Amino acid sequence: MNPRRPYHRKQAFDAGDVGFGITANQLSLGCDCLGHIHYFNGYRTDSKGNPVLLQNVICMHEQDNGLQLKHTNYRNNAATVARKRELVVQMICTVSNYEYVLAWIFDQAGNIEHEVRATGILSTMPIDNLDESNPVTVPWGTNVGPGVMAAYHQHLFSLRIDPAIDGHNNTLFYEESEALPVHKETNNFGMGYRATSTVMKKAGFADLNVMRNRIFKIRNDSQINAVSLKPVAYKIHAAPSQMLLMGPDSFARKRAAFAEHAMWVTKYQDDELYAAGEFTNQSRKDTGLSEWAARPDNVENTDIVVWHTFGLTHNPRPEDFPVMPAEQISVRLQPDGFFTKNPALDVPQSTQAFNQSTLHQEATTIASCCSSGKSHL
Ligand SMILES: [Cu+2]
Repeated sequence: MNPRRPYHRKQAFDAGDVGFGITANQLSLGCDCLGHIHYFNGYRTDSKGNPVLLQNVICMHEQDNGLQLKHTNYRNNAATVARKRELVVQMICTVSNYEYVLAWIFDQAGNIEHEVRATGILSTMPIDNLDESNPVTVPWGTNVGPGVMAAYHQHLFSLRIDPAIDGHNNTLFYEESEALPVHKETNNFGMGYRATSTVMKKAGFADLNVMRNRIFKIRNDSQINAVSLKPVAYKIHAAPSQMLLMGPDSFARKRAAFAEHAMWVTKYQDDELYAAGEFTNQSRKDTGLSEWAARPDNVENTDIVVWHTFGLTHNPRPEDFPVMPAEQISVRLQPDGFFTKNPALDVPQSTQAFNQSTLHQEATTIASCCSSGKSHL
C-alpha cells in the first residue's frame, strides 16, 4: 500500500497467484513442532500436470494450552481441574518474503480454531533517511533501519466454511445483545438485556458490529437441542478486522471483493472454492464471491457455504525487522447448543502423579550462597 509507482502494482494474492501448496515448507523434527509428531506428505502438480511428492508438509502434534476447566469448592477446598490439551494440524508456507503458519487446533471442549501466524521478512523499500540533520519519514510506512522503510499494508484472509451441523441443511444467522427497555413490569430496575436473532435468508454479505456484540452462528433447524430447546448450532468467534483500504477504483478492490465485508453466505455449488475466483493471476475483476453472493439464492435451511474475511492491517514496527516476531490472529468455531453439556467432562483430572511438575529451588540456592546460612525468604 505504498502509493508511489511502481509499488501500486504490488498486490499479491498469496494463495491464488503463488499457491500455499507449492510453497509449503517440508518440515523436520525439532524445528517447527515440539514433542510427539506425525507428518503427512502432499503432492503438487508440475507444469505438465505430473504429481510431485512434497514430504512432511503437514505436521500433527499435541500441545498444552493452560487450563481447560477448574473449580474449587470454597467450603471444603476440593478442586476439580483439567488441562486444555490441543491437537494441532499445521502447515507453513513461504511466500517470497513472508511466512504464513496455518493451523487447525482442536480441543476437548468441541472448539475448532483456525490460527494464522504471519512472520518472515517485511517487504521494504529504500528511503533517504541517512542524514540525521534532515530526517525523512513518510505517512504510509515506518523506517525500520538505516535507509530502509517498510510500507503499511494489509493481509486479508478468506476462511471458507462448508458446514454440516448435524446435516447439510444449515442456516447462518447473527445474534445481537441489547438492553431491554426499562418497563415497570418487565424491567423495572433497568438491569435486563436480551438477544435478538437475524437470519441471513438470501445469499449476500454482512459486517461485524462489536458495539452490538454481533455473533454469527450456523444452525440446523431440524435438530433441536434437548436442553436449550433451540436448534443445534456452532458459533463463529470472528476475528474483527479492518477491511480493504484501497480505493473503490483500484484494481485490487475490483479483483478482491471478498476483502470488503467480513461475512458472506452463498448456496453451495461445486467448484466454488476460492474467494476471489479460480484464476487470480493478472485478473482484472473478481470472479468469486461478488458473483456468487449476488445470485438470488435462498440460503435458509439448505446447503450453504459461509466465508469469513479477516486479517491484519499491518503498520510495521521497528521491532518487526529484520525478522518479524509472528503476528497471530485466529477464528474459533465453538459449539453453541450443539452438545447438552460440557463435552470436556470426561477429560482426566490434572494430577501431579501424571504431570510430574518439579519445584523451583530458589530458596535453597539463596540459602547456600548466604554466609549466615539463613534464607532471605
Ligand atoms: Cu505484514
